[in-house]
Amino acid sequence: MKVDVLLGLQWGDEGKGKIVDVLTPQYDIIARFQGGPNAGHTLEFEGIKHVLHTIPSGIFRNDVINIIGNGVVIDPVVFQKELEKLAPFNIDYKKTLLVSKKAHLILPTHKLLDAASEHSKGKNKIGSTLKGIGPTYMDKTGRNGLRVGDIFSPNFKEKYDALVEKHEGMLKHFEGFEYDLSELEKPWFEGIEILRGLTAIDSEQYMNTALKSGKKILAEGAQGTLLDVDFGTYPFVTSSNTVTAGTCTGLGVAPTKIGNVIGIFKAYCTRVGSGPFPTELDDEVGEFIRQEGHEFGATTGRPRRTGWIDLPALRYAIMINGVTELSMMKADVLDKFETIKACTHYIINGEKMDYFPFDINDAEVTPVYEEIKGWNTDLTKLTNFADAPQALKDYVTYLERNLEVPVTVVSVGPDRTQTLNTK
Ligand code: 2SA
Ligand code: MG
Repeated sequence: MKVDVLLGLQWGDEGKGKIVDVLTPQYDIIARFQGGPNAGHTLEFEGIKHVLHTIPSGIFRNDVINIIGNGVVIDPVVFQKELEKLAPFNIDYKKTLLVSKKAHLILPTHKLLDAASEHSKGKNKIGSTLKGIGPTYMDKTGRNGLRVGDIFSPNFKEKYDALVEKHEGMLKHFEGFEYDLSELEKPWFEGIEILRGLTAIDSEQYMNTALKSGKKILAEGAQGTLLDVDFGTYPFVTSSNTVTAGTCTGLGVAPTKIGNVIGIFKAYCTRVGSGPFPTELDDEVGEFIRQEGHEFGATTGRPRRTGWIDLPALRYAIMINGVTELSMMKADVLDKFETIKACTHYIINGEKMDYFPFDINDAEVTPVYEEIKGWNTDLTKLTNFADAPQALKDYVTYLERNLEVPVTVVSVGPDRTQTLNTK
């Protein structure tokens, strides 16, 4: 068996949580491989909207195992709150949720360092979610981090104190940055107690044994390809590898064990936080898309920047991830347009470019658009792609021709049921 991967091809918020939820009945295990409480995965069914941050999106089905892999960073406070929110839904998470002992912990001081660092950057801030993601991954690669497995050790508190002391030393360098650590520590240690009550495992071992015995596994990405620490719009990125390769390092799955790669993208484009966004619409059309698409951060509530679909960026993401099939999300958000636009290439410093170059952050980037006939029809009641308006079918065909990968799913609303198979 192989591990299928599902991930975002843009700047996050593509609708990954929804498609994982729809696909979950086909899988035995859903596993997160990177990111942490910066993620906000929204699922909607039976009239209820659920937002998950750390927990994989398969959690609502009691016959599916959910794994938080070694590549994920966990904030015990956020994690405890997430578990509490599941309480009314009869979820047997003590059985169905497994946590890697090698996953790193976000300390209260990591959050403080994130805030202090962003504050000190002024105009150049990354637009971090302030969840402590960057400082936690820094401690991971700097070989100072605390991991889930450490919470079972008798000298956990000593290790914690030593790292906090180091962080407090660092915080001194940020002038005028005040904080009250004791207030943050209490809920943190309560969260640690909750974590101790869950099943912590060597998830790479578990995953590979499961694969050998024929179990079907789906790896669930967080954020998006253009936020990848290596291949995104650095430095305006998150601190993990959000791409397919991240599945290998974040779960312990060999590259030869990767199966289908499902790339998720929106029929348009959004970004939250700072950094380049070539097709951004800073006008009433952008505002219209924001309102129609409810484009506000699922974790922070921040308004998301909006723009037209960016084909060079999508082609780049498809290449880096080895995408084998595509899901187009939120087609219904474009229901009221007579014409829509797709960026086919950029003009950068006077030259035609059809990919995302190194200097995209500094260069003057002019997107060149092709106009496409809109469907100008309410799609939200559609139950069958065969009944879709011809203009939507033509848009899908146009994307398939330009992206050279089949679009197998079109989503026409937030609910599980508003998901159309095109083939
Ligand atoms: P961080 O917090 O260090 O990972 O932030 C670094 C950049 O990564 C962006 N980022 C995100 N972009 C889109 N969606 C994310 N998740 C939440 C959501 C975000 C929210 O689902 O809406 O609620 O605001 C996410 N997480 C990180 C971030 O904006 C920075 O640009
Ligand atoms: Mg999100």
